[in-house]
Amino acid sequence: MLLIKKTAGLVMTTRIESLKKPYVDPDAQPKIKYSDISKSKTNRCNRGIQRVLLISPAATLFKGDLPRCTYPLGLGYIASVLENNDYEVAILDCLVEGYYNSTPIADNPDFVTYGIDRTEISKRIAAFCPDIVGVSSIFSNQSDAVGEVFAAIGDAAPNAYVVTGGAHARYFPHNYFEDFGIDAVFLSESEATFLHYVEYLNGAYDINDIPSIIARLPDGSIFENSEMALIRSKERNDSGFWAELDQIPFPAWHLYNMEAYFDIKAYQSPYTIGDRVGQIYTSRGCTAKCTFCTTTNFWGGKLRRRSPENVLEELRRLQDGYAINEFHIQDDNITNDLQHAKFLFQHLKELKLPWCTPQGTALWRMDEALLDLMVDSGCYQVTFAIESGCQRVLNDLIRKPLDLQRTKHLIRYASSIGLSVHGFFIVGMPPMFGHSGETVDEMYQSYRFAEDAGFHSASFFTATPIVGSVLLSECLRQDFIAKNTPLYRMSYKQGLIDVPGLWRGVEIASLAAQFNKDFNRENRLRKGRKTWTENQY
Ligand code: B12
Ligand code: SF4
Repeated sequence: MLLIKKTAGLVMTTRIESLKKPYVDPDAQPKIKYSDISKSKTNRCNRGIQRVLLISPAATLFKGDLPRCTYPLGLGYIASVLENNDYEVAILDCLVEGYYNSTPIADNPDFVTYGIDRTEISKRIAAFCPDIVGVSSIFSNQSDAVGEVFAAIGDAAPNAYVVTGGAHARYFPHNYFEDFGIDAVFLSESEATFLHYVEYLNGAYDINDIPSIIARLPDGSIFENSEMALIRSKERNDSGFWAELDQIPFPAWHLYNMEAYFDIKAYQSPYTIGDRVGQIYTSRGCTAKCTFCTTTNFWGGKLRRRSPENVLEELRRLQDGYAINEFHIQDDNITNDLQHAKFLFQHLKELKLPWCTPQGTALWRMDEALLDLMVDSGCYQVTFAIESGCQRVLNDLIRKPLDLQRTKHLIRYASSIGLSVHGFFIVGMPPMFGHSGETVDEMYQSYRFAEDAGFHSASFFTATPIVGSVLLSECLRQDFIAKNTPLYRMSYKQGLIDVPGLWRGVEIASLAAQFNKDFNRENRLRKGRKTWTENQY
């Protein structure tokens, strides 16, 4: 029996000790249901639920981390679908609205929250008067802030429906019902399912037909459908390009405070050269299965693409409507499909805009010709997610299909054709699947690899068992993570994994900090718009 206490405003009780059984097994292949974004069957006259507010909560980060501030794409897509169906929608990003307000967390001064507080959030909610509020739960370390938003909804719109979705919510959805008593949790991609849910509330859709949702029914019982909903109508467009995602409309940029993001200029990449940077997601998913990553599972292990024409059209609208002078590709793995990436980059040439890839790219799917095309199309910086300079660690513990020898050659080639090259590394992988854990010597191999390959800058992250990762399940299985670790305060700088007889997490965290400092000192290329310190990589 679940305790329903609507919007109590408490923090999540979720700690490692209560998570032996995550809702979704990160290693499992989810059952997928492909669908279209169907049209609304209701209209303004016969709707009880018409005003939708979508909220991205404030950000809680490890002290000293720069709060990167980019518009929440997921909410923009959901908003667009709803607006296309004549719903009234607003988006509130609590981070951008209060970017310069920082509040240390009372019981844990290692973490700081950035953004507007509960009182201000309540005011904004009251001003919009929503019938339903959707709150993003993408980042685990936003869980406190999500609680604040729920509390604010309780203050300002106690009769509104309250729902959530995103990468954190997917893995521990029941916490939201137990701790906050909300109405629904969306378990994956939500452009189609959110519309269907609102239609259900308006009496025009059957809840049994909505996949990927856990919802509270009018009688208080909980309805669950864990089947994964993915949008895909046709596979290719008329030009023959992959186009599985083309039916998703462009994000509702007019609902973001675009000028505020441009003013703050805390984009993800330290290299950013433009002052008005657009964000774009051209594909969803990745076909690799790296053990620390949740992406594969979140998008059902499938790669779905947008056609090059569709991507180009979105960027043109950003250029014409918002005068962007740079864009960042946020895909999980933009080069996952080599041929498609080539077509895409050929199209991007037309824009004559600089761009870069702050997220990691798949080097195992790259070749020299692709790198040439990237440069030709305006790419000035690329991030290679190498993870380890030790082939054994890559094969046995990280499970990334990378051949380090070939990788080195491509990194040097990229640098030789003028690209700034940033590397992502992870140190401190514990024993997994019967293989021994990463040794300190192997961590130094990563550092030497970064130097030898000629990276201009690099980020060394401490292995962190984020929710939904195989790494977390392995740490839980082998008791490598303290039982009282709160899942909502995880940073790549803490060192949460302890391996008895091998090393302690805090030692690894301080080694990673040293690597970041040493590697990114002085001579590295930093032409960005913002001043970055060595520990902000
Ligand atoms: C771009 C990005 C960022 C951007 C900001 C994104 C933003 N403002 O939304 C920046 C650079 C700021 C960022 C920072 C961080 N990131 Co990041 N980021 C991403 C990335 C690559 C893409 C996000 C995106 O735009 N996706 C595309 C859209 C379409 O998908 P979506 O946002 O998930 O939204 C869909 C669904 O989730 C759902 N949904 C989302 N919100 C809602 C709300 C409601 C009401 C409903 C119904 C549904 C719903 O519907 C949407 C449409 O289908 C993801 C990886 C990924 N594949 O998503 C990681 C990811 C979200 N980031 C991650 C992490 C760990 C971080 C950092 C902690 C890293 C760090 N050490 O600094 C910080 C935390 C920042 C913070 N605020 O707390 C993890 C989160 C894992 C976790 N459980 O915490 C992810 C999943 C990557 C990973 N490692 O697996 N990130
Ligand atoms: S290649 Fe990148 S996106 Fe794909 S599973 Fe590995 S870390 Fe995740």
